[in-house]
Amino acid sequence: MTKSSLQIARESYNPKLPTSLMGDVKIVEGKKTESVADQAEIKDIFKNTYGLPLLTFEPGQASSKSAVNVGVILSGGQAPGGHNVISGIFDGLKKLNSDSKLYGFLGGPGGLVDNQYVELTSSFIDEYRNTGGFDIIGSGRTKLEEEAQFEKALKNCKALGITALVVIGGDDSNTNACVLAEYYAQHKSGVQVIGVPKTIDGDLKNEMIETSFGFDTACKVYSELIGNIQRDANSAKKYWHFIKLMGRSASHIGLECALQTQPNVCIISEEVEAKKQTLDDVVTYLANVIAKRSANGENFGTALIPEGLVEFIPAMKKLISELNDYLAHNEEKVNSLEGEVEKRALVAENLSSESRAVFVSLPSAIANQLMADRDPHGNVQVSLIETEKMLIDMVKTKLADMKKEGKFAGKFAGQPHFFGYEGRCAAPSNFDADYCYSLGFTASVLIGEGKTGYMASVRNLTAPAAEWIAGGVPVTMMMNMERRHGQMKPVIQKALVRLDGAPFKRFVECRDSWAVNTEYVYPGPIQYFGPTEVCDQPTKTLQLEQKK
Ligand code: FBP
Repeated sequence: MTKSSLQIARESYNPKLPTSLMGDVKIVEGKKTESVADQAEIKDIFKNTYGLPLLTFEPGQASSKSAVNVGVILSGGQAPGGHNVISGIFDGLKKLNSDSKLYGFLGGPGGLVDNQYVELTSSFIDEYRNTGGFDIIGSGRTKLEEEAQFEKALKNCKALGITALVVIGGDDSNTNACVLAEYYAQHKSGVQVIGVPKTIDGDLKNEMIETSFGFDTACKVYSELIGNIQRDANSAKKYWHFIKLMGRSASHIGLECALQTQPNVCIISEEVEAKKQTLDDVVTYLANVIAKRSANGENFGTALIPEGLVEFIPAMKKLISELNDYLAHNEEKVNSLEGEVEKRALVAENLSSESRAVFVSLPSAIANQLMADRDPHGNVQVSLIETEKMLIDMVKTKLADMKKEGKFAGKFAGQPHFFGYEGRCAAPSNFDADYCYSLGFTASVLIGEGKTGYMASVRNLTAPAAEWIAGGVPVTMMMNMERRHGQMKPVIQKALVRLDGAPFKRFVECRDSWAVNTEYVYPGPIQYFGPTEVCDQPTKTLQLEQKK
């Protein structure tokens, strides 16, 4: 494999660890925990893993540990730093006992069930240190939630002598990991399960998990690209760039990129929902900003659009939920029809009158995308919905009407972009390289201490890495009951953008000025070497959230 010069230089980067993980580690038990809501129901479901204490690590005395065999899986979408989590687990396990072994199950949770694995040796791991991607063992979106899968996985673990599994995933995967931990604890199967918080979307966070890994790098990559586009827009002065950003539910990525780049518009889905805005409200807001800038002679700009927007517009949300229900039972019937027109007509007939009106008003390409396949968790695949193109079309129509009314005299030419895959496998920033390595190391300490049902947690992240606080959080602590596919289920509460949070408040203070004036910031590419204020800054989101 030919390596780039940067790749070769990054191989020798030594990720920083919190002081508590550098030498021998003592584990300190904190207070017993409760779930964030629905305590009685969650306690009843997780009889063995509910109410466990918080754990933190401190420098301790050397103690000998027996060798362990551990399995690791990567679950869901790629996020920068996954390889460093795995190298952190590996180094942590070897530090516990050099005879310990790490197995990687291939292609996500499916590999665990189907017994597809590879032993991760030192030379194997060395090729992946500080690199982006999940290609070391691959990832997948198979849901691990049925007892038959748990039993197959157990059989595969037993055959390899595996006594602990690490699941690196988002909220759904960690919820399933906790169900697995409970099942193995209940059946005294002898397999511990530890989770690691991953997702570029940034929506797996709470008091004990300050950020999911990958968010930092992905936002920095998108912000570089947005900055470059803004410079182009400000040079050519002829295009409006509508940039859709990944994040299937929450708008954390859009908000962070807005704070980094100061675009003219950034739509925050959570605000759209809270204000019960319609699609027309969003289009009108965009058209008004465009008209105002045009009145100042500036027929160009940038607008950031969160990927999950359509699901937050109340009428669209209702439509999507009706589509989910109808398609869950009638997908074959719909797919048996030849043309898209016929399919749309059949689906429209079976919607409520309110949703039908919304459905038929959508551009046909968007309506088709809304009918497309769901992911294994039953979610609409929002990354396939071309919201940015839809908004350009709708804004164009709105501006034409405004022109007739004498409210707009300028020009509008839209350029659509979608940034998602560009950032998911980027080489991790120093922050993510250090954070991920520390998370992996933490997972190995939790395993060494015989813990199960915990998520690795590393906090105090705006301080230098040496002062980070490592430990474990019981996964049940993050859970509440939610309706999923018609049934109440225990799930990790998803963290959406808080409208009373410091990052959103800062954005609101600035956005009117950013809309009309051209105050673009150009962050440039991630820097790995150089002064710490250039190379080691955490996200603006974290800095604002932790500002004392
Ligand atoms: P995870 O929640 O699994 O981390 O994935 C996040 C994400 O990157 C979303 O932002 C995006 O909607 C989705 O994955 C796209 O996934 P896929 O490429 O599998 O459709």
